[in-house]
Amino acid sequence: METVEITCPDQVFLDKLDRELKIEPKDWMPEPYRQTLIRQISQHAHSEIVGMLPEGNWITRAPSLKRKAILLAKVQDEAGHGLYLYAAAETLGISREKMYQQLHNGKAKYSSIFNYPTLSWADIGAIGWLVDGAAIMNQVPLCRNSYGPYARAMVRICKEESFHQRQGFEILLTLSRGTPQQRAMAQDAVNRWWWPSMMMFGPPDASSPHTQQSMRWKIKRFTNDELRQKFVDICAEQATILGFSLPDPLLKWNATTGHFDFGPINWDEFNQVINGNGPCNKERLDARRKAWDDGEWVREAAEAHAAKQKTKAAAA
Ligand code: FAQ
Repeated sequence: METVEITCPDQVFLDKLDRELKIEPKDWMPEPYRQTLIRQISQHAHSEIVGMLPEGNWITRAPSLKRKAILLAKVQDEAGHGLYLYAAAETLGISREKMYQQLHNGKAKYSSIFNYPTLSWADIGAIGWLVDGAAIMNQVPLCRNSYGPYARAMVRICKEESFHQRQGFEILLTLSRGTPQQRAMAQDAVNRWWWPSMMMFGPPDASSPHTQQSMRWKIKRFTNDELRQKFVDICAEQATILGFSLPDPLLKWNATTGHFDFGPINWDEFNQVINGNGPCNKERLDARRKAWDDGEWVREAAEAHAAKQKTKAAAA
């Protein structure tokens, strides 16, 4: 009698992970893998669109037409990133409406960094240099994550993010060569954005509930602390080129480890911010909810148009 070899779906899944093959939407996947991806990708998408708010605040006040056009393009890019990411999450079986609902009712998180205010033009430079810099550090490895639609979306996002980072660096470089007041304004922005940028990488590995499993599933390729250290090492060097100091008296090159040592991070502040009590949490969520309500007529019009097209097509 002919023997048929039966391979369990989870064995196929693990085998694909081992061989660095991508998991695609129609492939079998363990339910917790699907849920982890939905959580991470949707929170990432929310971060992109909430991240438009602090910068959008400066489009009309950017110091020249050129700066306005650049900032406008950057903020539009963030909307595009949100779109690719929501689309990637939808392939896992969750609807766009459900994801928005989770953002609006506070069930889904978005990056802690976007709960801080943008107080001066130099903040746009600091966001580009530090926030986009941290985002790239975290997101380049995501181009190699095991879920195909997420990995592919990340390739384009990272290309655009590296432009954003340079844009911020260039704003700060210009200010660093400006008047004493401009230099002071830029240093103040760097001081305020440094520690929140360090928090973007998430809790320390020892208190990160998801890292170990996500590393096994090859969703994450580095731990939170590994990426944070890479970020510190790069920024410490770049700050010297810019001529700004980083607000950490314990930041110091360590020849033994080959890395910069840095001071303690205020995890109480991080926990407050991710639990809804940061300086701008309420303002950000109110703005997103208002955008949803204001957009109702657009959704209705799009649906009416689609229904009309369908009727026309059926009649043809
Ligand atoms: N903020 O166990 P872990 C950008 C939550 S996009 C808020 O370490 P995980 C572009 C975490 O969700 C920035 N919550 O979790 C831009 C979890 O809570 P949950 C966003 C945070 O997922 C630039 C809990 O803490 N980037 O900047 C944060 O393995 C300029 C336990 O944490 C991404 O989303 C945080 N910082 O690792 C746009 C990248 N950290 O869900 C506009 C993709 C942690 O159990 C302007 N995401 N939490 O309730 C990731 O790489 C990961 O999800 C981490 C967290 C690394 C963020």
